[in-house]
Formats: sequence, structure tokens, C-alpha cells
Amino acid sequence: MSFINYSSREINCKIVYYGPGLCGKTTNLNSIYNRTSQDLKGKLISLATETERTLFFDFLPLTLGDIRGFKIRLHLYTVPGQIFYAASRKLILKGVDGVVFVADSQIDRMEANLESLDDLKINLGEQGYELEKLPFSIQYNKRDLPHVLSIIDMNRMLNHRNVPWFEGVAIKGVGVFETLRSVAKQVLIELKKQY
Ligand SMILES: Nc1nc2c(ncn2[C@@H]2O[C@H](COP(=O)(O)OP(=O)(O)OP(=O)(O)O)[C@@H](O)[C@H]2O)c(=O)[nH]1
Ligand SMILES: [Mg+2]
Repeated sequence: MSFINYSSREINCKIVYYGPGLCGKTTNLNSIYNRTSQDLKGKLISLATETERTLFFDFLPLTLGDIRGFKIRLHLYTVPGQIFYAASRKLILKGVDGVVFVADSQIDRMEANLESLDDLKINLGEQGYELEKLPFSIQYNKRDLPHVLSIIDMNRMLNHRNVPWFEGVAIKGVGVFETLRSVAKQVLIELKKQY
């Protein structure tokens, strides 16, 4: 649920990047950070292990613009994808306004994608959310690699609701802003319904 601060006239919306380990969530945030002008972004905070795996989360605040005199800020988070950080993933989903699922397109990662999508649904459910009712976009990442599934197969396995999806090569910035724009647009539509 977006957080409205009436005194500073700001609305903060929380967008969480979810997906299996090494699918490219942190790379998405880095890419957004590197391609956003200084005046629109805050500090990118990353808590990573020595091998650059996300330990707790990454966080990036972005300013989107003004709506009816309120400054709209997006707070982007990534979860740690590794199985054993389940508690962090649950915590980071608290108060979520929109979700990006980053899938790894490699054939041998489909199992991990499916597991992560299930994990997302369960964790949301525990907090009284339903993925079906949240702003949601999917990114099929790592399209540059050789052994990837077709988009038709990926959609068939991961996108039953037919939500907006994008092909990504996050290390090159491909599809990154398209994905962010898509989920942000859905979040703003929800926001306008509420206020
Ligand atoms: N070839 C290729 N590599 C990518 C792409 N996106 C990310 N990577 C690489 O995949 C590895 C993992 O990327 P991260 O962004 O750290 O993955 P993550 O999803 O944050 O992983 P966790 O934090 O462990 O959950 C890194 O070596 C990235 O450079 C891509 O589109 N293509
Ligand atoms: Mg990460």
C-alpha cells in the first residue's frame, strides 16, 4: 500500500523485483541507477556478499514527477534470490505496491523460475495479498545467452494471467526501463483509483 506523507506532500510507492538467484534483479537496479539523471535518483543501497549475491536487499529511490501537487517517488527493492533467504524475501514484500518478476530465460533455470514464482505467491498470500490483484510485470532476462527457452514457452509456463512481459538483457540495459515503466504505470493507475 503506497505511503502518503501529507506534510511533505510525497507519495512513496514500493516496487519489488522478485525472481530466482542470479536471474538479474540487482543488474536491473544497477542499470536503472546508471541511466537515471542525478536529480531524479537517491542513493543505491546494496547489501551484498563478497561474491555479489544480494544478502538482504537492494534499494533505489527514484522521483517520478508530480501528481496533483504530490511528489511521486518509487522505491525499488530487490529480494535475495537464494533459497535460504526466505525470511528476507517475506519482509521485503511488506507494503508492496507492484511486483516485477525477473525470470531467467535459460532452459536449466525454468525449474528455479517456477519455484520462485510459487514462493512469491505464498509469501504474498501470507500477508493478505494476491498476486492476481497487484500491478505485475514480467521480464524474461538473459535473452543474449545461447540455451534459452522460446518466449512462447516462457509465457506458457510463467504468465498465466497474460500480464505485460518484456525481453531483457539486463547487463546491456535492454528491456530494463520498459519493464519498470510498465509496472510503474499500473501502480499509478491503482493509486489514482484510491485517491
Ligand atoms: N548474459 C547475461 N548475464 C546477465 C544478464 N543479467 C544479469 N546477468 C549476470 O548474472 C549474474 C547475476 O546477476 P544479479 O543481478 O546479481 O542477479 P540477482 O538476481 O540479483 O541474484 P541474487 O541477488 O543472488 O538473487 C551477474 O553475473 C550478471 O552480470 C543478462 O541479461 N545476460
Ligand atoms: Mg541481487
